[in-house]
Amino acid sequence: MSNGNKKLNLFFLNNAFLGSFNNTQDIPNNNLPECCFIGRSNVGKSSIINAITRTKNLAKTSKTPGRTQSANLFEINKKINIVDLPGYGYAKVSKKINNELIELIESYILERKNLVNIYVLIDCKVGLKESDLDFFDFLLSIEKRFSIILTKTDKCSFNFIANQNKNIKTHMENYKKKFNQIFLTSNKNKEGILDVQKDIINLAL
Ligand SMILES: Nc1nc2c(ncn2[C@@H]2O[C@H](COP(=O)(O)OP(=O)(O)O)[C@@H](O)[C@H]2O)c(=O)[nH]1
Ligand SMILES: [Mg+2]
Repeated sequence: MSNGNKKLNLFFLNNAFLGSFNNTQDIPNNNLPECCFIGRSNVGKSSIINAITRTKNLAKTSKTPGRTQSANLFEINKKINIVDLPGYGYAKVSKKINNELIELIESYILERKNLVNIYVLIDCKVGLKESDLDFFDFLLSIEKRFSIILTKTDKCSFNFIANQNKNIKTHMENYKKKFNQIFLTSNKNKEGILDVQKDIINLAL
């Protein structure tokens, strides 16, 4: 397991949880550049925030999908914010809750002025689903930049990861205008976390 870059780890270790919000207008604005983590339920959003910040329980993780139903705001080193958004595309929550979550996600992305990058997480084993493509379409329609983080690569073989990466890149031809890059990561063995840390820190420069 790689311990990453000491300087970067120290930067991210200086973090604070600023709160949990159900409505976009309630999220406080400290005027720092902000990035958010979004994706299907259980894809590893909260886990990667803990891996990036090297802080075990900063974001609450769960084995049960559909748990995070609010936007959680974290401040890093008084320089950057990270937001953990609820998962989309989880069939088992009620229609009412699902609509509320979609409303929160969409209003957050549309209205949050300091939002500078969106990380869309995709489970490497599962690959792209309809709900992911719908979300990319939404981002393209409102001209928001995003990157993809392929998660849980520890569960896949080298060849499977390479094929999945290639397949997603092909799909991304349709989103060229707003798509940045793909990160291959595992929270379990810390693969690729350093690259994501570097990308986030660049947002603050
Ligand atoms: N094998 C493996 N499991 C992971 C990884 N990241 C997260 N998980 C597991 O996936 C489940 C969901 O993680 P969580 O971060 O709560 O997902 P979220 O719903 O997207 O926030 C938990 O049981 C985690 O332990 C990873 O990199 N590798
Ligand atoms: Mg979560």
